[in-house]
Amino acid sequence: MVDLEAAGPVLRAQSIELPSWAFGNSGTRFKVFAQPGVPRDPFEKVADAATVHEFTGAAGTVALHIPWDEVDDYGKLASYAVEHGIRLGTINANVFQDDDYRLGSVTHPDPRVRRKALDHLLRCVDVMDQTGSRDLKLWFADGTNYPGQDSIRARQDRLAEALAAVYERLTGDQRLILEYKLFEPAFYSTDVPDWGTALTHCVALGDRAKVCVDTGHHAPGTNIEFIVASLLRLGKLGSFDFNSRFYADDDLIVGAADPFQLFRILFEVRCGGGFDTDSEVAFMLDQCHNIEPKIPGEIRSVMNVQEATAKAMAVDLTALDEAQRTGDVLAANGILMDAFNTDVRPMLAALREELGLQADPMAAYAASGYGERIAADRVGGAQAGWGA
Ligand code: LRH
Ligand code: MN
Ligand code: MN
Repeated sequence: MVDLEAAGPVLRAQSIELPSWAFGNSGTRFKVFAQPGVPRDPFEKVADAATVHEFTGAAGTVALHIPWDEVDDYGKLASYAVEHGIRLGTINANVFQDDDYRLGSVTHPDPRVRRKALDHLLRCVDVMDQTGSRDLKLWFADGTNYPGQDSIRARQDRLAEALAAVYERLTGDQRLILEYKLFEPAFYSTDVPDWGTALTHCVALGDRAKVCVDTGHHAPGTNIEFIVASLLRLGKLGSFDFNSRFYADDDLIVGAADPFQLFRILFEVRCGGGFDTDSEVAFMLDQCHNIEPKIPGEIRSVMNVQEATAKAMAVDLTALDEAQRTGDVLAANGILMDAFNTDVRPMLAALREELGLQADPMAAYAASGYGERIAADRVGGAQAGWGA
């Protein structure tokens, strides 16, 4: 019998940050399918994120992407979030949407473009000061498409210089989180393609610089839990961008493509202390709901992370340790599989009721009429996410 006792406290404390861009229209480069009721401004995105929190009780913060979520008064947006029962979280810096960035942002060969990109990153720290955000998450679309296009080495130097300037600007408990991605939009070389590159830059910067693992940003077959275990061991795992992939950076609902992988990742989080009360590992979704409705898409995602967390916490560590020490391969593997194959949904339903929530957040949201209300009230939604 798998014991779910250890899962309770972790699940009660768990908070999964939502991406503001998940609530806007998104699509592929072939087509963006507009949906009724999508937010028209960052305030409405915050309201939708708060709705996900209302039904799950586990999504207390929403991440912004600047300038997609540009507002005149960030203090006002932060207060609005609090009035709706959530807080503003990570600030994601967008230095990839201007024509100037055709050849890169902070690694661009032209110092003028590099300055422009750096100024934007520094402005994002100003925004953090106003929102009270702890984390600045940096992902760069920088890279090259053709061998010989630019010096791979010079681009690393330019990157290091920009990161150092941003890191220098941080105060208090603010952190710089560097996100890597194998390829896209650059196809030949990417300036931060992997965790080795991200880690090397973060180590050079200092304690407040950490790596973000976006689960969609690896080559097929990559053992992501190995990366997670390694980064945790070094105290360098800053955050997750959770999503699912079948092919490339698909940004599908987390746990939809490979729930077993999500479980394996969260088991390493557990083993590395990532669920401890003093852990600074941030759990975020980074998804786009191109064809499915967005708010229930986010609710489902939060539930999937909760279920995988419960299973990770259900692994019998004492028995596993014994099996590992005695070299009992099949027993060790069986202990992990027993936890993974446990149906944790009744336990999560009971936990929600204990917290004053409805047992089934999907059904509760559907019955609330919120989706119909926003569809009637909001006309002319903004396109968020790619191409905003
Ligand atoms: C890049 C990425 C990064 C961006 C987000 C919109 O693929 O994962 O996190 O900020 O998508
Ligand atoms: Mn991401
Ligand atoms: Mn991505």
